[in-house]
Parts: sequence; C-alpha cells; structure tokens
Amino acid sequence: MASSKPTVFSGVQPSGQPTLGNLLGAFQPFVKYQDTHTAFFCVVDHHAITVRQTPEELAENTLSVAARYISCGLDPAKCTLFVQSHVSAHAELGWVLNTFTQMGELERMTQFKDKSLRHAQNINVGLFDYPVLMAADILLYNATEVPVGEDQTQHVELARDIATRFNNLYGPTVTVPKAIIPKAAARVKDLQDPTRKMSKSLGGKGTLFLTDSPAEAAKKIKSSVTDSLAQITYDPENQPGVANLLEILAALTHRTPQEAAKEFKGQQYGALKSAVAEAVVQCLEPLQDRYNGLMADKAELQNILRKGAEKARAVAGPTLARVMDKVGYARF
Ligand code: AQP
Repeated sequence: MASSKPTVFSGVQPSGQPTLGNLLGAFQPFVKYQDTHTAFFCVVDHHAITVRQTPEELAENTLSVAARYISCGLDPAKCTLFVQSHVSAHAELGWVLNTFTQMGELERMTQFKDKSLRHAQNINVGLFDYPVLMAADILLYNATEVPVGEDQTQHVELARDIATRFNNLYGPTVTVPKAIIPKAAARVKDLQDPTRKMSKSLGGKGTLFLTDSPAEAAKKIKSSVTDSLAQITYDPENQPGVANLLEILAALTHRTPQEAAKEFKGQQYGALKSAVAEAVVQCLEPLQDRYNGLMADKAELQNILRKGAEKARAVAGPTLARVMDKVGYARF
C-alpha cells in the first residue's frame, strides 16, 4: 500500500570532511524527518567528482559521510540511506532531464559561477550540469520536500522548474518539490571571512570540521573574526561575524539568533565566543564518539548502504520507467 507520508530527499557530497555548516544546515535538520516522512538520504558521489577527488579519499569519504548521517541521529531502519552511484537511475534520469534544461538556466547558477572561479583549471561539463543531476536525484524519489542549506535553494528551484516543464509537456509524471531551509544557521559563514559560506573544500582556520578536536574547535571559534562595534546585536548586514556566531549558537540551543543576542546584551565578544565554543564542543563530543565507533566497522556500514541502495532502486526504477515511457523510449 502506498504511504500517505510526505517524502523528503537530500544529499551530502563526499568531497572532504564535513563542516559545522553541513551539520547545522543539513545533518542535524534531517533527523526529524525520519519519524514523519518517507525519507531518503544520499551520499552524492557523482556530484563530488565534479571537482577532482583523490580516488582513495573519495571511497573513504563516501563511508565517512554515511557514518556522519548515522552519528547525527539518522536510523537506517527508519529512513533509506544510500550511495548515489549505487542506483544507476540517477545518471539515467539526469541524462533525460538534460534535454529539458536550458543552457541559460545553468549559466545563472551561483554555485557554478563560484566553483568555476575556485577551480579555474577544471571547469568541466559535470560542474555545469550538477543542478540537473540534482534535479534527477530529487525527482526519482517523488520528494515533496528537500531540506537543504540556503546555498542549495537555487538548485531546488531549478528542479521545480524542470519538473513543472516535464509535467506540462507530458501530463502529471513527476512530483514538484520544494526546498526547506533551517530557521537558524541556514548558511554558516567562514569563521575568518564571515562574508562567505563555510565550505569543506575551502579549509583553513575559518572552517570548523566535524573531525576537529574539541580544543581545535574551541580555538577556531575563539579566534573568529568579529568587528570593532563592541555590541552584540543580530545584524547580519553590519555585523556578519557576530551574526554568524549568534546563528551557530541559536541552531545548537534551539532558539532564534535574536533570542540568543538578548542573552548577551551589554556583554563583550569574548563571552559570546566562549558560549558558542562550549555549545559546539558539547555537540561535537558525542557525535565524534558515535562516528568513530561506526567507522571502526566498515563492513557493517557497507551492509547498511547495500540495503539502502536496494530500497532506493525499488522507488527510483519505476519513476525512471514512467519518465522514459512518457518521452517515448522503446522499452520492451
Ligand atoms: N556553510 C553552510 N551552512 C549551512 N548549510 C550548508 N551546507 C553546506 N555548507 C553549508 C549544506 O550541506 C548540505 C550538503 O552540502 P554538500 O556537501 O552537498 O555541498 P556544498 O553545499 O557544496 O557544501 P560544501 O561544504 O561547500 O562542499 P564543497 O566545499 O565540496 O563544495 C547541503 O544541503 C548544503 O546546503
């Protein structure tokens, strides 16, 4: 019997060690969906190779991202956790959807523009086409909701446009998804340059990795860039560094950044940094313990991912077939 629950899909790239941004913008908000939704969470390795990866690291990081999902609270018995390349329908639907996407639409994508600047030696077609593959990822599972950090909302919008275009041409075939972004920390900023997003591939003192020791994590927070205004208010425009710290604190303590700011009224930046460092360390320690335990048994992780791929194929296959039938592929 078909489930009456809404469906969520989201993915994380195994393109390096995940950051505090990935935790607050993705892993942590994903957890609540496993009880209320039919939930698919994916390690998107096809996406990761749009930037050159070291082969041994890609394989290791794929298991590592899976272990992150579980250590943050996802239960493979309650959701479907799998690796993108284990389900060939992603690449196949991606190809079909290419023919429903205009060059101009992809040229407007800010992630493509940013990454083209950062990887000027390797502006490959996959990097350009990334959002179409992401649309395929989402549409294969009939996802109604796509929880993502703010940086990915433009891609989900494109997935909506592609789905709508397909349905308008062929009649209702695919589900039109919408992006859901967290209330706080939807775009965690680099701790040294709070005007740009914290990214796993940027690294440096401004990136807090989930593998950082508690001492390293606290040090990065305490040496984060603020400003000389000497007031703690939530004002992302004029105080991006302070706003970033308040966002992080708010996400970790389940408040709004404005509420968090009130607690520090009249206090100095050191007090705010100490509170953020403490909240981050408290959150990281148990996560790291669980993560290390999971990575110590890779055979079990592989088992979980194998079973997840089987469950994923059972949903993705019929969607792909439906799309191919509508387009007129001779399938017999
Ligand atoms: N700084 C961030 N704040 C909030 N959310 C974030 N996400 C990423 N960075 C932040 C969210 O994490 C999910 C997985 O992201 P991804 O790994 O698929 O790719 P990304 O968005 O390109 O993340 P990175 O860390 O910047 O990776 P690299 O450096 O490899 O490009 C997404 O939901 C994303 O929004």
